[in-house]
Amino acid sequence: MAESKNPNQIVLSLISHTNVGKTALARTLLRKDVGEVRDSAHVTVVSEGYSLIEADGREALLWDTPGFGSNLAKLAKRLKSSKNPVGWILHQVWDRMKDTSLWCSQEAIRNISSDADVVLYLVDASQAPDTVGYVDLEMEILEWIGKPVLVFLNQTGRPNPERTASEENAWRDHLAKQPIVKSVATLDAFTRCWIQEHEVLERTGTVVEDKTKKKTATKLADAWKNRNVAVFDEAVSQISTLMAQSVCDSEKLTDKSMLEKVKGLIKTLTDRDPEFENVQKTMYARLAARTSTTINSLIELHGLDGETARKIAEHSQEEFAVRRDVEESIASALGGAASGLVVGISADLVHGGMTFGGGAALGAVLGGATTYALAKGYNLAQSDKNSVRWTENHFIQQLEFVLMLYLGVAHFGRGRGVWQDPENNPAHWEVCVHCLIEKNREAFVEIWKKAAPGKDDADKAQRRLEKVVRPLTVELLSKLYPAQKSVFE
Ligand SMILES: Nc1nc2c(ncn2[C@@H]2O[C@H](COP(=O)(O)OP(=O)(O)OP(=O)(O)O)[C@@H](O)[C@H]2O)c(=O)[nH]1
Ligand SMILES: [Mg+2]
Repeated sequence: MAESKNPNQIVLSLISHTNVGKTALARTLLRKDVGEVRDSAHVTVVSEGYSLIEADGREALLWDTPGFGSNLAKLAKRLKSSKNPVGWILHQVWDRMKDTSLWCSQEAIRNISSDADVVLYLVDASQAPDTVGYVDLEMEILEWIGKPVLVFLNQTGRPNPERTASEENAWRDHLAKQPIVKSVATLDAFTRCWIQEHEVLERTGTVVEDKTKKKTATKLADAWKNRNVAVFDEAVSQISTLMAQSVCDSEKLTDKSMLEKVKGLIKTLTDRDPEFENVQKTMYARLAARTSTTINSLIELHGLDGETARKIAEHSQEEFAVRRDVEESIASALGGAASGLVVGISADLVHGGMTFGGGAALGAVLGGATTYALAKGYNLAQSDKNSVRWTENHFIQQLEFVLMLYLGVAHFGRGRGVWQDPENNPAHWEVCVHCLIEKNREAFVEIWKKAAPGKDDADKAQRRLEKVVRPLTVELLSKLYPAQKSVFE
């Protein structure tokens, strides 16, 4: 059957067995809540078309259609030898309430036959291809209609490259016998990354026959990429601003005599230092507020609703007083109650303090060294004679934490609903983010040094940070999605 008439328009129809996730994927791609999403058969009962993207007089339309029902598969079996099975189905009169399955199937078939240039057929990747018998029969119907089919795996769960590759291969093998299927890829309504989305239009450009339509699809794929990359650039800019504020943040200490400082240092062997307790609380409160504001802004920037709950939990104020032997990680600090907000005197300080406290080398703790040693147990570093700032390690860990949250936002599909903070992250994200941070550690330390009080202001630090954070994040997404890295070119 012919492609739609307007050569400047591309018409994509989302098709699948009912309840696989068409409406959820439409919401994710459109960045708005269209239709109804529910875990039940035949939730969508009429086809609806939406403008996916418009650019330079060209437009892509995305149709959300009712799902094929189980009765259709039975019907397809019966119609196999019929001369014009599609015509027969289209001319039947079924009752919408009594024969919902057939009524919905007919509505979807009508949409593909009369409107679609390309069919986006979704499969439920949580089920092995040979366990879902309806797929072969639905493919048979699509074959009768004759429009090119791009298969996308939905319901893949949390990103996992090995599992995704094996699921894609299983579906590719299973569908290899279907000439109408032009490609098999993954685009999960809940967990896709924005970097995968343009493939819908890019692949469409390779399968439509009309030359002008090919160009239309390719140009619209470019427009889609540009729009997503503009969002990416804005996200990088906001992350850099947040980190610049952190690297420039400092707190004044009260003037104390050297004797008081040394006494304070020795006292920390048994007690917490009240002044550093307060300074740290204030710095954490500011860090938590800034981080939440930025994450909320990233959530909105990515077309999502909701807010992060990731901030320093209120009861954590007390926990600062708990003595621990290890320096806390920023992830647990900002992670809230689950991981505990516990900051203690580092083993380092305890050992150093004991040596110094023994009196053997009291001179070594004079001057700035006392403030440094006192501050160290609190992830704070002396910034000038009488003020402290985050240590370079803590600052770098903050960035690691924020990049992990960024990945969460970049993968969260609107079809999943209101934003929820990730409970845990895919292990390969953690490894990738950590490696890239380590690779760029020197550059971050340099930025940290240059942002000491009296040197770079937050604007200057922001510009320096953006120059490192952007290529780092480009490399991060390119490593996670090697096939899509050309988005940044
Ligand atoms: N885990 C997971 N669940 C999904 C995904 N996409 C959709 N769902 C869930 O699957 C159920 C059906 O989603 P819908 O988008 O309503 O499915 P549909 O294909 O439009 O269904 P009909 O319109 O009834 O044919 C809902 O409970 C969704 O929350 C996904 O990518 N991952
Ligand atoms: Mg639906």
